[in-house]
Amino acid sequence: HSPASPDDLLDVDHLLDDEERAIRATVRDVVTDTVRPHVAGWYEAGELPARELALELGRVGVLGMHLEGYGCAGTSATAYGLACLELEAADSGVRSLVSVQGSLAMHALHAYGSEDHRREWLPRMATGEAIGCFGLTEPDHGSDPAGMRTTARRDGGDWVLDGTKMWITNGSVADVAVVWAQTDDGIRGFVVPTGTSGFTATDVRHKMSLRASVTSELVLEGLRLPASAELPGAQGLKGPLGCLNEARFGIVFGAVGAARDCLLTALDYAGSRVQFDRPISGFQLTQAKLADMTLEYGKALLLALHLGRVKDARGLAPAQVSLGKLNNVREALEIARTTRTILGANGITLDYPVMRHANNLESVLTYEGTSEMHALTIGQALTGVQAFR
Ligand code: TGC
Ligand code: FAD
Repeated sequence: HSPASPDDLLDVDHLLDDEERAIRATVRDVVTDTVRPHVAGWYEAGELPARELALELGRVGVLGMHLEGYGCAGTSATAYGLACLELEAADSGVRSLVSVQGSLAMHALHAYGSEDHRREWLPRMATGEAIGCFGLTEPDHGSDPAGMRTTARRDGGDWVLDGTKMWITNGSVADVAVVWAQTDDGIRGFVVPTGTSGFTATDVRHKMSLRASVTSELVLEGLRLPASAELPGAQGLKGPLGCLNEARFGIVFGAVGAARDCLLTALDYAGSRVQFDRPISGFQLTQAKLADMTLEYGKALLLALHLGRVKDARGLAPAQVSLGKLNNVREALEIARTTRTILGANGITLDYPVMRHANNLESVLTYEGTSEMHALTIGQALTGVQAFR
């Protein structure tokens, strides 16, 4: 009896078309060459060579790949999801870099920016020459961004921004920040070149998760921008929330990648680790773990692919994205933790990717809307009653 292909027992591959398989292979190759050999070291050092990596990822067309025009490839949402899956199979931090660049910063410029904003930034962001970040969260406003304290006030023809944004991925390496602020007319988005006087970014240190990712605090002090810096197409909180839908969709696939990497590690390890004179893969308790992990992995992959197909056909409602993010991150984290038990003590080291994925997924569970926020979004869709506030 020959073992079945462990990461595709359900034969999901047959549901992909040739272009999707080709994109997946390209991203898998670039990650194999430029990320996998180094990522444990980056993680241990708590650093990411974001600029070099952005150029590599730009070269293969991953940055903003699902956007149309301005140097972007205009792929399907499903193809973008498959790219996120391959990136996160290497490390959630690399998928974060791409999510923030393509789904948050570039998407905001593409969907809400003026023609000048798009022309100025998108082509350079698609190649990775320019890096973007997205500042919504503040020290006192995470799940509830409506209460943000950052302000943008009119001063003659200019805007003046004051406030602090916290936990901002790519913050200190960004060339441009999309910053959300309170104005007299409600929340608005601003395009902030990070060289502007009054902008500072300081990295968050001592993280135990997403260590191969740049996370920063942004301080805006009397930061003066021309009137044209405002994103003309975004009014109110639905502006940033519209971007979050895009990035959350990428995470629905990405989490499956982290789960796959754990599952394959578990199988490989269990097949070679001998205790009581036999490989631990031969013990029923280990097989039960492997079977459950494979089941949850397969269900998560099918859910991601289904949501990708629905998004490409007619778009997704926020509660549908929430279903995907809630399930897939939760199950990926469970798979990472179970894999850790299979690896025993070896599971706690950086010699294997498992603890790194598990720790990363703690952030993934929290950012882009905590699991509680997604449960409440689903609850609201089911009952018509919002239970947030
Ligand atoms: P609420 O009154 O429900 O809504 C305000 C307006 O927004 C509309 N809306 C949405 N629009 C688009 N997409 C969605 N998902 C939307 N959800 C709501 C809504 O229709 C309304 O429109 P209008 O026309 O009436 O003005 O707002 P609320 O204040 O009650 O909050 C709702 C809630 C809790 C769901 C929202 O605040 C939320 O999602 N909170 C979580 C915050 C969050 O996810 N932050 C993420 C920050 S970015 C990040 O984490 C990047 S990490 C990336 C990486 O490194 O990979
Ligand atoms: P809080 O909102 O304080 O929540 C704390 C706990 O309370 C959570 O369990 C939450 O679910 C629960 N809770 C809150 N309200 C309710 C309620 N009504 N009902 C039930 N439970 C509730 N943000 C950006 O803007 N841009 C970025 O690039 C970015 N990158 C990030 C990168 C990393 C590594 C991390 C960790 C975070 C990042 N974030 C970013 C911030 C992220 O979006 C927030 O951390 C997240 O939205 C949660 O906010 P909070 O941490 O303030 O938690």
